[in-house]
Amino acid sequence: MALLTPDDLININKQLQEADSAVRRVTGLDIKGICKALYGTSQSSEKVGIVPVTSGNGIIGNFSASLHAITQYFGFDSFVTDSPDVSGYYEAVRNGAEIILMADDHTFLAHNLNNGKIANNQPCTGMIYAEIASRHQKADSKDVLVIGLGKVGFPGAAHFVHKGFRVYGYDADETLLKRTVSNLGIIPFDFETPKKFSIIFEATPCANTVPEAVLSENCVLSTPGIPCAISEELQKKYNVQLVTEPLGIGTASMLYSVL
Ligand code: NAD
Ligand code: 2YH
Repeated sequence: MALLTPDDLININKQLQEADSAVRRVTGLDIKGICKALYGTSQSSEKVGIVPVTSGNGIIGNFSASLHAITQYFGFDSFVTDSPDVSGYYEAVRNGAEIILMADDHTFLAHNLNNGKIANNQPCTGMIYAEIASRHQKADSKDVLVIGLGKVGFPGAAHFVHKGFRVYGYDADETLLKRTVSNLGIIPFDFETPKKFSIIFEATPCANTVPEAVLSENCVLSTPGIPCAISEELQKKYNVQLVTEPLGIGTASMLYSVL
């Protein structure tokens, strides 16, 4: 399980603003607009309690503070509890939190205490990055390449299938690839066969997973994967429209999914 590091989260507000601009350029909507379209929900200043969690690898520097900045950016009324863990959960509820955000090493959840809805970061992240890519205004076909079919990539691929795209998929794990091809009816992608895409979605923990051969001019690369899937050199050469950000887009998706 890849954990975020404090360095990934430096200047989260700036990272979020840049991602919002990229999403607007690609889709014509901002991140909020994408969330509303995806879930059919709107926020009305719900109070969000952010609870730091010490289990496993413990507190990640900048994590709770970044969630605070992200929730404020999207117009929620949020606070971070003084205490962590169970005491923090108690503190959050006693202080009027309507939605709880908390994460251990395996699960990052949003739980709406008013309506009982609960969301997990990984599928919510996969779905919103796929939704953004699917709205690429200059796409030249309904073909999409998905690289990485794990806990984020699989729901992303499923979302494209659900929206009627022709999905080419690849994962370094052959067993997982075969299973996903059979479960979702996607086409296994062979990097030896030349094919260019205007929509690419990537969700792996590895760098440089998107080779030059699949890039078309002005293509969209929507990728929650950390580190970045493409080199700066290739990004410039093909004017790749890159949508990437370490925490905020996925968190927005979680919050809107529980409203
Ligand atoms: P996962 O381990 O469930 O899935 C990753 C998949 O990538 C695996 O199936 C693995 O076989 C595959 N893979 C690894 N190297 C590959 C390569 N070179 N080529 C093709 N496939 C390869 O992980 P996950 O939970 O799906 O997370 C994926 C990435 O997304 C991680 O980097 C994680 O930190 C990141 N993430 C980002 C956000 C965000 O908000 N930006 C949110 C959640 C996860
Ligand atoms: O980063 C993570 C895990 N990868 C789960 C999220 C799924 N993408 N967890 C964050 C842990 C935060 C820590 N417990 C804290 O500071 O509260």
